[in-house]
Amino acid sequence: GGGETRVGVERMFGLMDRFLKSDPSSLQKDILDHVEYTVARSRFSFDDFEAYQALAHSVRDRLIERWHDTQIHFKKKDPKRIYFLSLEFLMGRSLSNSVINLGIRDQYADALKELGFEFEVLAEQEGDAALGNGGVARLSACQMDSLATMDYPAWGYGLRYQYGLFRQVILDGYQHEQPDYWLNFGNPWEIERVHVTYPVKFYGTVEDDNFNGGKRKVWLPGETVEAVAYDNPIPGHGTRNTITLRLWAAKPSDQIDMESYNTGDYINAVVNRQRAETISSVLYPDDRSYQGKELRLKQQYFFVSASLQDIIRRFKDSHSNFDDFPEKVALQLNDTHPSLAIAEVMRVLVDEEHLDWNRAWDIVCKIFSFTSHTVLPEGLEKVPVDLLESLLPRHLQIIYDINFDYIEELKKRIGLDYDRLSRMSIVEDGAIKSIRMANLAIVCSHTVNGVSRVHSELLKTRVFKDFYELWPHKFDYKTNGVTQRRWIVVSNPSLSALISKWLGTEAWIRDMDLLAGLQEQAANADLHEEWRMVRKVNKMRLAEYIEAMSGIKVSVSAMFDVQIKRIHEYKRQLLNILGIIHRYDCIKNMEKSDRTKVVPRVCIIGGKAAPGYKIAKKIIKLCNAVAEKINNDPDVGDLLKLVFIPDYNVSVAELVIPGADLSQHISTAGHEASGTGSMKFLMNGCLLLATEDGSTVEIIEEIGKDNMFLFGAKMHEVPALREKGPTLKVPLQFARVVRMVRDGYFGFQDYFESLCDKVEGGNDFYLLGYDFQSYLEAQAAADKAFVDQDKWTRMSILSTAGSGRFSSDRTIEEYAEKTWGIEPCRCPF
Ligand code: CGF
Repeated sequence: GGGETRVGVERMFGLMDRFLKSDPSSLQKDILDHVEYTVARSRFSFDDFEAYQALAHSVRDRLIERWHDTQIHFKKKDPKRIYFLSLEFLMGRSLSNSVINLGIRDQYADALKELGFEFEVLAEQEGDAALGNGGVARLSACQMDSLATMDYPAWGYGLRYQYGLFRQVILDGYQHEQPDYWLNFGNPWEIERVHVTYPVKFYGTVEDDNFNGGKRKVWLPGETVEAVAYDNPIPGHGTRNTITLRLWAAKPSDQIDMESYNTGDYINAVVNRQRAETISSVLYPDDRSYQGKELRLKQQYFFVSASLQDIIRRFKDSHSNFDDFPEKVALQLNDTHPSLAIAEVMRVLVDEEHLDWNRAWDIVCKIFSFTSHTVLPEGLEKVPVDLLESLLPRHLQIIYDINFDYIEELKKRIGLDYDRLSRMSIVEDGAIKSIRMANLAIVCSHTVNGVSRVHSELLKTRVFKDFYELWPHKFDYKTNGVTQRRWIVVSNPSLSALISKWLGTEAWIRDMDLLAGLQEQAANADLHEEWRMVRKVNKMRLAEYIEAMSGIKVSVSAMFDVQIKRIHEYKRQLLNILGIIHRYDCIKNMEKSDRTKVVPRVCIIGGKAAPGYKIAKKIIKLCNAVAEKINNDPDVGDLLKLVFIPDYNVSVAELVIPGADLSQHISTAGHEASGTGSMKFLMNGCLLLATEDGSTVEIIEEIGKDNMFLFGAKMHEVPALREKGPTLKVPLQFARVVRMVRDGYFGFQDYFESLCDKVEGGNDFYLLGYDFQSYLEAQAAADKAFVDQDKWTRMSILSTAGSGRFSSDRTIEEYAEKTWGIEPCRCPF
């Protein structure tokens, strides 16, 4: 670039002593310097939050060093890169994760101690970055950690929402939503790249390119918005590699609106320009549907367009034509949300880079891979043609052209089966003519991945059956995984130390298969004792949190039984609550002398409901109403407690998961594509009570049925059971607990009526009634096992030992080798 001074790379790498030092006194000096010069407080007087800020900036400096070196190294080696496009990343906090991955947590803790601060206390000052809803978004975050750790040349691309996922506040037991303006006090984990900006265009008209004819067109946009890059360095563990998560923020474009300038309408001109910023202002809080919303489509195109300009610019820096593009670039579509990238690549290559249409199409077919996270066909994203035509007229034309060629080809393959042709078309000719984003993604991607084996079977036999029959080779699956760095090392340091001690190595932090080594110690009495001690301390930490948050005192000798995840009918929190009512009812009706046999339980439920999802909100209210009754019943005491943990997020999960004895993953079989929460609990030695759904099927293969509590209808039985409707036999206990809710035993009789209607009278779509009996039996089996603490501890150790396969390192390695065709590119030193 003009005016820049470039230091020779070789020489620079020679200057190794330029690196910031990480001994305690250097760290102290850095922290104090940041207190004074970054936070602008006196180094003799600053509070915990200011200390956190200074600490974060000192860590950030170290991240930036490694990150620069990584980028220089990638540039020099020019490997094939993976670009991971996702509209959501649920990163949570960064401080602990960063220092652990950098390998300098203890040094920081020592340095802070001498300054009079506790590392843990400062870490609590950080807010969560909640730029996503649930499973898909946290999965993206876990995968970024694995990509960095395994030295892959990867970039994540997404949107920098100003408002993350809403904060959940519970008032009188009802959920209320509060905006999460998470950038209020600045964000030390991002770097604003004022010089990395791209114009993103919307609206306008399309004209023929008179000089070039053919399929090349000229788009005359009606509005331009500027995309500004914010880079979030993602450090790997045990490597210098630090990769980039680049999030785009929308800013008004620099272009002057001559019209308002001339009319003197200055204020309105400014206000209109300001509107540009709304594109990246807020995350859609519904993980079920957002069909047909213009802002949502704008968000999708905005991040796709900016990312592709960036990717193509980087490619062109070292390549003079597009011949090598598929050898250097892999684009991953995380769900259908970034599917417009397909049309955008075609547009750029044909209209702007002047490639022949067929050549551009050839490139497109080689670079995209798509992962579906959906089970239900009705959950698939559709964009009304009218909307697309007004917002992105050129992209609509391109999609039509792709569809035309594809349908012609299809006719040659399958003949004139019009039903099938219409099902497989990218364009849906319904009451509202729409573009089917999943069909677009499947047609143009070389690989379509599911997120667990059974999910992939569902995709092949139901959701995308027509496509599977046509292109069986495209379909594959990569069972989800989660990162052990966040979910064991950061969130459960004492278990982490225990595992390392018993395995005699810390290598499992980068190679989870080593955890299997714990199997042979599963009966060792010394390990049992240490294991139980670690678990107890984690339960005490959770009990303190519960008391501080809700005033409810819980006993750590009770079984902590947890269900934390988004509230959904299919996830069946209602089944859990009805089971708790049954337990309460049993205790109440039991002879006093029999109560000594009851295994004390603390039932913990947490999760957000989409703001417009009425039934989910009623489930939250029911949980709180039942909790109110039980927790205030002196007759029950410590035998049963129910706690609803408000504002469930990544940080809360980090606290709750290590303290759980039992966790519930009880979706109606065939509804959870994978489920990733279960993997986090499993790693932490928590036993699972589960249906045979999603990835649970694979967990069973790893740890065996005997080490968990399974129940419920199997996937293949569900359709026939539904057919039976009102004739389906339901146990008496089920009718009884629903009646208690209906009769107002927990108050709010009218409010809960529609909730009860959802599970009775032939409406029980998610089969709560049918599964109730086997659910209670599984719960009873859990009670029985808990009484035998040796047995329980052995099961717990075997759960952790069998969790190796569910590391996102394994998932990412499979993607790298089988789908993306990329190789590690490790930064030296
Ligand atoms: O994606 C999910 C989750 N709700 O975010 N789906 N979506 N969309 C699935 O329902 C989960 O089963 C899955 O684990 C997750 C990530 O693939």
